[in-house]
Amino acid sequence: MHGLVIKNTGSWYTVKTDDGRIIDSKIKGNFRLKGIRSTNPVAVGDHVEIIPNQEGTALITSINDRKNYIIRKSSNLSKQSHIIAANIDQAFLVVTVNYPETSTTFIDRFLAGAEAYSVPVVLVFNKCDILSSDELRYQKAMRFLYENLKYECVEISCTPDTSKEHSPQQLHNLLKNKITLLSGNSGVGKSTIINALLPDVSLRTSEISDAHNTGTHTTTFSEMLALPEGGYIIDTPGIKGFGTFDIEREELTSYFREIFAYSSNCKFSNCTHTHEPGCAVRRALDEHLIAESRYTSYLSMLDDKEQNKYREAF
Ligand SMILES: Nc1nc2c(ncn2[C@@H]2O[C@H](COP(=O)(O)OP(=O)(O)OP(=O)(O)O)[C@@H](O)[C@H]2O)c(=O)[nH]1
Ligand SMILES: [Mg+2]
Ligand SMILES: [Zn+2]
Repeated sequence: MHGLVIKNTGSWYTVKTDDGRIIDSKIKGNFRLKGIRSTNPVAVGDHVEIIPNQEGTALITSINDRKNYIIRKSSNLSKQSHIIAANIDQAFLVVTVNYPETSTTFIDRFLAGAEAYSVPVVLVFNKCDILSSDELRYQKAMRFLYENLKYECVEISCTPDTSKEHSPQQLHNLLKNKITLLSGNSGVGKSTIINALLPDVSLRTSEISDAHNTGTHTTTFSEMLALPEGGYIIDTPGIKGFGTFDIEREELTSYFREIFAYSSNCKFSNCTHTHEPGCAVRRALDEHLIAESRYTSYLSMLDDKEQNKYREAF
């Protein structure tokens, strides 16, 4: 029997069968996927074959090939990675200028990772209602930066009295018939956005900590929810950062759109845009054609690469 994994809580997987039944399932034995050392061999969004048993549960016996998957390293020390979701059509990266603050490095690392998997990203700026005028100006500048790089941006707030302009309901259009991963730091409002979009759903949310201006990792497992307009939205645990993609050093340039565009004029084809003479990227940076923040993010990923963090993720 064929099904879709819609939730993963530790060793149990919730599988939705083609005829709409929901069956709690476990993995048969400990089958491992070749090439990925992951803490969860099966992930939300996976298509699997199951064999139901008499207790009303089932065994997952095999997993279909994945179109793509998004991973993150389980912890800094661990060499294992965790698959956040598989087979996604697009990702919404929820960003808050404050409460908590989302850094541009975090955004750029996410965008680079998504480029690597050819997953389109929409930047969803949330909590517009509580930003100061300075913060709103900063948000506008960020939006300008990313829209120039051809990333779609939406500004919303999930308060009951939100204006039409900032209504989260405008996301429905973008969600229709697609499988969308919702990602972003803990506390930015991912679960709150889903609750606003789906009145029948009430995911747990909690306030960000006053002391640290960060979320408390309220959502601990990914979960896939069906949308009335067709498609699914996936709530995920807040991520601290990526830095986990198996990106080759030479490839990194191509995951920063504007850096890639300028790099074709670099003197050396294997230019890392750090010290080489005749580097068109650094020239563009000097001329303010490339944003300082983007170049900083590029360097931070290059630095990870140098320390071999990427390989360790696998
Ligand atoms: N003022 C304001 N508060 C918001 C908004 N959206 C969410 N919040 C609040 O922000 C806090 C965190 O929201 P959550 O939905 O739990 O955040 P999350 O991204 O799911 O966090 P994790 O599950 O930990 O990753 C809650 O107290 C929400 O009520 C918003 O647009 N405006
Ligand atoms: Mg949550
Ligand atoms: Zn260069």
